[in-house]
Amino acid sequence: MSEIKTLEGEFNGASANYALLVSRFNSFIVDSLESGAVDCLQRHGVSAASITCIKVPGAFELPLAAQKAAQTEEFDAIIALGAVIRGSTPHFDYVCSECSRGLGEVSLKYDIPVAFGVLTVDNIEQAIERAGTKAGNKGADAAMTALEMVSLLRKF
Ligand code: INI
Repeated sequence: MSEIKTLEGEFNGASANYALLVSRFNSFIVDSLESGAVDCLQRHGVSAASITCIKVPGAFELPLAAQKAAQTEEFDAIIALGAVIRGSTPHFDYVCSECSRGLGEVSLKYDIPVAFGVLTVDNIEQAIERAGTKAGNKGADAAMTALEMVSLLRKF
């Protein structure tokens, strides 16, 4: 095993800039994801000056904001936060699929890590569980992913 070359990221975020995309829809949930992400970044050495928070109306708008952020070339990673909660119409499916597809596309097109911190849940209880209660904080998890991917990409 010791002869296998392994590339893996670390979690020291000090030398990188992060775009934190935050959707306003379901803000009572997304605010907790944002706090979790900021807390995680700062506890891993990222200064407030290295975090730019960009607000969008809803999860559907996250990909375009991610694309604009990537085009500036100012950021080493993008962290997209939102909460899509299923209703009684197919709207949920359209928002989720465009959001995830668009964010993935930006990541590959611009060669930049885009962490997917968007909850896609059936009800408010599931959202609360993932926004800082019994299932952790998915905003913090997305921030961890961004830290690791920035570090990993620098090793190629
Ligand atoms: N946007 C969300 O971020 N979460 C939702 O749960 C949601 N629902 O259920 O409607 C939602 N809709 C708005 C959408 O993201 C766009 O902002 C809107 O359609 C305008 O383009």
